[in-house]
Amino acid sequence: METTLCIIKPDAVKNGFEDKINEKIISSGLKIIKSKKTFLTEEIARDFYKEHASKPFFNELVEFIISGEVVVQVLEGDNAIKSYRSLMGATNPDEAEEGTLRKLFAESLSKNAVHGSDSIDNAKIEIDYFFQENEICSRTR
Ligand code: IDP
Ligand code: MG
Repeated sequence: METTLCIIKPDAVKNGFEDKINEKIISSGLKIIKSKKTFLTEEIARDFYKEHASKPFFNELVEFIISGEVVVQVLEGDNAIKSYRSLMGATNPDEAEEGTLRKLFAESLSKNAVHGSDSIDNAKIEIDYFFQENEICSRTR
């Protein structure tokens, strides 16, 4: 059994898609084992997305992810990482397949509704950000 980190991003929370996204996650066979609504601080966001620090869209990405509430969740299932990434669809919603979360709920490439971990190592690191005793981000609504 594998776990992965899911974030419902500020655009999707503002647009009221939280429940619809979670229905799709559950009907895909994944289990939502932890969930909380929180805000990312700028410091957390810059660290969370540090692999993109040199990209031209980095500041936009950080500004966006801290612009509103997010729902942070741990999903569990067989091949949860790959399975949830395929449910999310392509990063750019214009390229996402029909029925995927980004096709259904994303506004644009930068406001693309959901985040999902991309490897076992990153899933562990990302889950620790939000759901451990020494978690870095513990602010809740
Ligand atoms: P992923 O979320 O599908 O794993 P990554 O390449 O890890 O995609 O990029 C992280 C996030 O950065 C994306 O989800 C998206 O919100 C944003 N992003 C990626 N590429 C661009 C871009 O070219 N312009 C603006 N934002 C981007
Ligand atoms: Mg990524």
